[in-house]
This record gives sequence, structure tokens and C-alpha cells, in this order.
Amino acid sequence: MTQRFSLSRRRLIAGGTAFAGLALTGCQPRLSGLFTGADTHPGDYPTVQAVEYMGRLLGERTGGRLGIKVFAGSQLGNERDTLEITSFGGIDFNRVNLAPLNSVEPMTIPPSLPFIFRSVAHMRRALDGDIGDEILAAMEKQGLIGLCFYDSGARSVYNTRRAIFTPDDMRGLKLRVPSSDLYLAMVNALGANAVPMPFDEVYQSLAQGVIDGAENNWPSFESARHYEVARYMSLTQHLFTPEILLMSKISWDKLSAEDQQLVRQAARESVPFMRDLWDARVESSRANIVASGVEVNDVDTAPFAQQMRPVWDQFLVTPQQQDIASRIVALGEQMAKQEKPS
Ligand code: BDP
Repeated sequence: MTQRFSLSRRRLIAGGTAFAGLALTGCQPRLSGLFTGADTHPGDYPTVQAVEYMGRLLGERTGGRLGIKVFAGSQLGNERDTLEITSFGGIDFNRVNLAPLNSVEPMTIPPSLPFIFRSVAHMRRALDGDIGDEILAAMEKQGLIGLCFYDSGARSVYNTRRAIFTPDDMRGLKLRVPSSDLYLAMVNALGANAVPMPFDEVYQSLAQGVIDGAENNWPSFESARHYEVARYMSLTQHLFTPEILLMSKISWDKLSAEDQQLVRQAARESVPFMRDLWDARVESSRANIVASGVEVNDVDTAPFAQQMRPVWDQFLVTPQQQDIASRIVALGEQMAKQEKPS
């Protein structure tokens, strides 16, 4: 099921001249300078802001010797492509969702399973501890250094046709998913037709009727303007798949041990900064979307969870994946118990 990165030379060249220059820098030893960063979201999005903040911290702490220039808005390509280029050393930092890594690194599967997290608090607690550290460490064998996780809130289904209340309402809808076998299986399990597609092509495809809908969090639904076309948002909250900040292992290996430490520390400090921005952004995006007249409805999530459940067994294949998944579940149960008034 897993695959190595497989970006062809042709696609790398087609990626544009920006890459050509960036890819070349991967061959030279470099101990200082302005690193490149990739993000699919626009400059004001919390993930971009967080990596820029991290770059400012690095600048302050090294007298300007290190810094990060983030190329926002998919300027360097979609997430699958930028991930491959990052693993070749052509991009230094990359902030992506875990979804495009699902078919590459098995340890990204557990936190991407439907309904595995009960809440944002559950997700944060799991990823802030050993579970998160083990997943970050697993990235190294893919040529990527896992630095930290960022929030991505809950993902829900939106579409141009009708409000969704039960899985039956999803039948026949052409629903865009990120490039991930797990996402494909999840959406197909609900009776919809999953269409894998890069995020930056979704708006156009919705507008042209190539797809009927997609699924995402409030800030992405707003920021990519999908809500202007998809006027039904149904709160399935089926996923809390987090974002991850990665560094190319090739770039990492060129840093001194002290600079590696500085990078790790700055990444860690960008997490609470990001979470504050994120919480505010979720609220403002939701308010703007509701004010624009999008029809938003709650759903009973139990039948969705039940219908998607088989993907757990299908995708949790290694003992390490199973172990992480059961620890996430156990943590959720423990948190729920503590929250219950005695
Ligand atoms: C957003 C993530 C972004 C993904 C996008 C997607 O922030 O990294 O590219 O979803 O669905 O929530 O592809």
C-alpha cells in the first residue's frame, strides 16, 4: 500500500523555474542562510504565519544568520509534489497536511483515521506527547525531519447540491479528497464517489461542476473560497487530521548540531503561537461563512462513524500503527472519564 516518492523528472521540470534554482541549492553545503518554505495556503493563514514566526525566532537567535522565506499559496506546487521536492533537498521546510503522506509513511495513518480523536483537546494532548514524537521520528526514513504538528480542526463535508444528514444523503456525490488511499476509502465507504485532487484545483472544479463537494475545516473552506460555490456545510466532523511541519533531511544534515537544536526549539515554540491564531481563525471563518448564507447543519455522527469503521482494520496493518492507534483511543477514554462530573 505504501509507496516511495515518485516525482518524475518531467514533472519536476514542469514544476517551474523556481524549482530549478531551489533544487540546485540542495547540492551545496550550507550552514547558514535563508531557507525556503512551502505552504499551500495564502500568506495570512495560521500555518504560514506560524512558520514565518519560527523564521523570525531563528533570525533573532542567530543575529540574522538563519531565516525562512515561505512561498505561500501553492507557489511551489501542490503538497504531493512539494513533498517529493523536499525529500530531494530542493525545498528546506514544508508545511503539509498528513493526508498526502498517508500512502508514503504508515505512521501517519493512525492520526488520520476517521473519528479517532474525540476533540481538538484530545488531538493536542496526543500529539504533544510521546505519540506525536514517535510519528514525527518516523518521517526520517522518508528523507524528512518531522518538527512539529499544527492544528487543522475538524473536517466536515460541504457540497453544491444538498444538506447531508445521513450517509445515505452522500450517495452518488462526487466528493474531492486529498491524494490519500485512506481518504479515498473513507469517502467511498459512505457511498459517495471520491475524486482525488490537489487542494488548489478544488475551487475551479466545484465552480465548473466537475465535483459536487469536498470536505475540510472552516478556515480552508473560507480561505480557498469553496463556500462561495458549495452552499451546504454539514458538520460530520469525521476527521481531525493534523498538519505537520517538515524539514528536508538533506538540508537538516547540513546544519550544525547547535543549529539543529535551534530549529527544533523554534518549531516547538511556533506551536502555541499557531494555536492561538488557529482558534481565532476558526471562529472568524465560521462567522463569515454563516453570515454569507451558507446552510450549515448538525448531523448525528454515529452512523458516519459506523460506516467508516472498516477502514481502521483495512489501514492499520503494522503492529506499530496498531499500537499508536490504541494509545490514542485509550488517551481519549481517559480524558473523557476525567471530564465526567463525579
Ligand atoms: C487543509 C490543509 C492543507 C491541505 C488541504 C487539503 O491545511 O494542508 O492541502 O486541507 O484538503 O485543511 O488538501
